[in-house]
Amino acid sequence: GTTTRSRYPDWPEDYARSYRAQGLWRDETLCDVLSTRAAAHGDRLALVAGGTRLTYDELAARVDGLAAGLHRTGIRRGDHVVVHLPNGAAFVETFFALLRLGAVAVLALPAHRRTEIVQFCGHTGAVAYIVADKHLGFDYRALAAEVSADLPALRHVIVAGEPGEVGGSHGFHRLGDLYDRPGDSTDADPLPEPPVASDVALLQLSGGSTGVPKLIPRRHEDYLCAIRESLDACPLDARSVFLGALPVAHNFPFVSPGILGAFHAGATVVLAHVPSPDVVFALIESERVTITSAVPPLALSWLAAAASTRHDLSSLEVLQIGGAACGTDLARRVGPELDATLQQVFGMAEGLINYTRLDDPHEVIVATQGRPCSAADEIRIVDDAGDPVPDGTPGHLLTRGPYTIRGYFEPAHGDGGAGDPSVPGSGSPTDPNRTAFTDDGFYRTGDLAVLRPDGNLAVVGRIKEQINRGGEKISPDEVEGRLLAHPGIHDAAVVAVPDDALGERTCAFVIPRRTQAGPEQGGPERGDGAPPLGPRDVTRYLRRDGLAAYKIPDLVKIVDEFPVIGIGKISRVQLRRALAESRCAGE
Ligand code: J2J
Repeated sequence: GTTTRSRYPDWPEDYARSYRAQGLWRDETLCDVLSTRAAAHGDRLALVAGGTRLTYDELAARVDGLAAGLHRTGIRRGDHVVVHLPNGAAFVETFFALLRLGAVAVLALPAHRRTEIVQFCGHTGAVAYIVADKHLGFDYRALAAEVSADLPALRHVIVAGEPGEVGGSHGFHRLGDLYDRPGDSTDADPLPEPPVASDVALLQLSGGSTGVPKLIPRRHEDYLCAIRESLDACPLDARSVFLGALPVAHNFPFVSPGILGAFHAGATVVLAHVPSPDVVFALIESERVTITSAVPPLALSWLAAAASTRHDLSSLEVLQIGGAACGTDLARRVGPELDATLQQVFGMAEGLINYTRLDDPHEVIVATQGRPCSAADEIRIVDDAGDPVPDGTPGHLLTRGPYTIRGYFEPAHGDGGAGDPSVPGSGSPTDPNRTAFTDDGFYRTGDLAVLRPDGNLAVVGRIKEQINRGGEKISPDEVEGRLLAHPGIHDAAVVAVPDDALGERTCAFVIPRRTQAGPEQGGPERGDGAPPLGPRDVTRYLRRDGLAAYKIPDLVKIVDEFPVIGIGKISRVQLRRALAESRCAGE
């Protein structure tokens, strides 16, 4: 058997010692962020979300109450809990309450659906799944009912809001019932000791380039290092008001410096339940928001709406843009059109975060993705052979540092780990814990970048098999895998095509199955009356299959063969490149 500890790859002891000696890692946990702030200025406004307004004291008290209730429910230190909540007070309170118990939150995004949730729960052996009731027309209780039937380890479903009829009949808990008041808990069942700095605090999600999602263990000490170093590079202090508009479970609005940075600074966090310009602009005006963050397509939509808005946006000092390439055109528009300073953010859930600094020359802010937030971040740009290239030459970006992981979470055997080569810890030659890291511990980002002589990085491309759809990351392997599971599909290839608004969107080439079909698998050639497979059938199938909406191909092309098949036996990677260049380009 695997021990719990070994499932979370750690830094070598000499690095850990050095990071501690330099003060980069401290004897401090994410729980201390709230309690320290509450003790220092408990009556300051901490959180505004929907109708909720909480001071630091009130937020800390609600977190304590929820921790007690979750503990009474049976959630224990080291348990994995999948948290699937949209922006709102419940997300913040649940995250901190789980931290207090030493339980490990797995942070799903609101757009995730059955496929992703089953993977997260399955790989981690999650004991609880915490969901919203409904959000943007989607009923998470129905999803919870569906997945819990297939997941024997999952003991509890907890609903933020109304469990409803479905939830009631499944014995779902109501999150609102789990907030104990002081004195409710009995001495018979005391809360565990709080976590320590070297404990794993949460699992972030990797953007994904394989068929299976990779989970990223983040410890209190390394996440806090990212937060402190980010705060040094960003204009966030106790007077700031940070607006979380993107889903805040994502690493960018979470710790770059994000809502956790804002709490650390003693600032106010405002959460938008959706990022639409009307909602966001109304909050900027009413809460006097000073800083917020967006992916490029969202920033574009805000700029378009700002021209004619009746809202007063004058409090906004900084707009952070990151997650995908911010074109120079967009970059140039932020200053004049929003009267705010642009900060480009180039980060990854695995660790390294780069920022342009507010006092950088205009050219740096507009044309680069900035530089690492920590002096202890190590950057290497190498050629295909792994040898360093001269500054100013594009190459593969490798990084190592005090908050960049040394390995992905390793599922226990039986959780899908053994024998699956794309699962970390499987030990096979395609195990990401071998391929995504160099022997000396550098993380291979999969990004192509230039390191300029002034120390700033410019992202110029990518070698990883990943599609970046306006900041949302898609693994072609994963979508192809789902397509190939369709009985009427013979082969499929998913590629990125350029898009003005999103940067990239997805196109799936699909070859229907024509031979060896059973009576239920129709095709025109077989003359059995079943309609041929159309693009709509393909997207409808994927949606029903429970794939996150952003992974559903924007474009489906039904083809007889891949148009590049003539060039002989090629790899899937070569096939995708050739397809991206041939048929889809320009459409
Ligand atoms: C080009 N590509 C970028 C940028 C990320 C802060 C900000 C973003 C993320 C994030 C994050 C980019 N220009 N400005 O976690 O803390 C692409 C790169 C990178 C990948 C990481 C944070 N900013 N990217 O986007 O884990 O390809 O994190 O390797 O989702 O997004 O994706 P993700």
